[in-house]
Amino acid sequence: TATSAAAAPTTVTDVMATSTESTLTDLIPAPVRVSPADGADYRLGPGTLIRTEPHSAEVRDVGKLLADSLRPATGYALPVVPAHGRSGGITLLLDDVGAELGDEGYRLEVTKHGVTIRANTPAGLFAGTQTLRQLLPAEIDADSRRDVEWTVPGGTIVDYPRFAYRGAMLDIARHFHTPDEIKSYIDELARYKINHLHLHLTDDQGWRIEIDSWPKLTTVGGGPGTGVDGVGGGFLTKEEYSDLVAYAAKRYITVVPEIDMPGHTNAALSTYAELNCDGVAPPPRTDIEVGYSSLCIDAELTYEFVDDVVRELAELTPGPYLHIGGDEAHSTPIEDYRTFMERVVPIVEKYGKRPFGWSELVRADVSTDAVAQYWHTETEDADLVDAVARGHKVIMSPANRVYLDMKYDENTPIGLSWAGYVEVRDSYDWDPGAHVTGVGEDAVLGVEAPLWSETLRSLDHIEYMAFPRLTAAAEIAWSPQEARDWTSFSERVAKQAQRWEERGLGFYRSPQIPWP
Ligand code: TNX
Repeated sequence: TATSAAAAPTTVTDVMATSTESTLTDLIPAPVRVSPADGADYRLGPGTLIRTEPHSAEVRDVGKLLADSLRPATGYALPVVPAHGRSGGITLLLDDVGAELGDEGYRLEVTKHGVTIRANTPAGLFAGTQTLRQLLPAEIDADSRRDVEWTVPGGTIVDYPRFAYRGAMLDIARHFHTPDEIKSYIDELARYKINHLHLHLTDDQGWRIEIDSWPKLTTVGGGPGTGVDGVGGGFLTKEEYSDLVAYAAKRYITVVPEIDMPGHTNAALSTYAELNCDGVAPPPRTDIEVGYSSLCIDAELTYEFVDDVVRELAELTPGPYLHIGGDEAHSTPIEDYRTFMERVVPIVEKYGKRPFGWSELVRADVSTDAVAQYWHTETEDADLVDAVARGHKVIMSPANRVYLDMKYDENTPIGLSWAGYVEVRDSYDWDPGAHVTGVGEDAVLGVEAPLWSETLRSLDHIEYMAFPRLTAAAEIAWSPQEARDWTSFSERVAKQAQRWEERGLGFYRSPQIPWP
């Protein structure tokens, strides 16, 4: 399996023996400003309290998640109590920390007496708690009690994100990944301050979200035998989807659901014959070809279908976005593609969602509220530059940089390589605000790292492809460009390895990283 390919030369016991304390700068993503203070380290103890903003259930929940994450390794009780008067311990407070810190920034201060995190919002406090976890010794990520000194380095961190949208995509259509696997990925995203999870729910090989008005989409289109090589069956019930959305929301992650249209629709077309222009259902497909399927552009039933699917999905989705795909519609003539998108974008808006599409979407004359997700490998794109001039915003996901399903090199046992090999440094050394000529920082809403699942069958596979590259994408999306440096990043990734081992996460031991 990929895990054994990624197996580390050190054992967990070696790691314990070499346990090192963290410094204030051992963080991914790199924070905006760090001021270490000598002699101001704080040590957690059995009596440490987590004090949270009085009268805020939301902040108390952030405190509880923090306590849950620190209890197994410390063995401490870490009760969560209202922060009345007395100080000391770990304190989470809503405070006016200034406009610069925005909706997700935080200020974290460590003195001998305790750790205080202040933010304008609960989301900012949550981000601060993720920083605190990384400031503790790596053993904090162990799932059972460890006998180490739980020291937090003294000083102050002031931190806030460069981009509002920091995303990761998981393809659960080519191979279904279970709710538990998705939650496990969500846990990792949260640690690195990624705040959007895009779920690619449908494709040629499978339909993975229950839609009441078209029930066979999942029972047939997502059933046993679907997925690449016929081994990726499964789907999310509405209840499971809602549970994932809530689980993500607790971690300040917004789910962005995608129904890919008008191409990438063979699972729907092979399930419902009436959706095809000739009324004949094509056979189900389990290969990895792209660009052969298309919804029937001239049939009114197509738009009734889309309306039903978008309505039901929008009802289940509290987040602002709904992604309608639009990529690689090679068997849909361009005029038809435009007709389709010009009808479907308003449907998404009718149900109160902001449309999101792969960047081909902007070839149609659609609402400029629609967000274009740029996945191409070129750094020149006239259509995109025009779209930005019209007012569209862009998410940067260049395949040769942040497609986590690309092989790292010729020896990578899983993955694809159509965009080339993508080593960790390729994922790191680019600037989303200057990547495509004529598409400046202001037009960029953020960065997303997609993980396609043609070759991925398990959580081990997901982890092996995502780590370390996902952490590069996270840093690009959060940290100011001036704070970014490959050498520093590679050293900080090396230090994450011990944490990844503690939590049993399989990762790729890139030769570019100075592993311990
Ligand atoms: C291209 S990029 C696709 C997907 C594939 C992926 C594999 C894009 C929007 N579409 O259908 O899964 O490449 O890397």
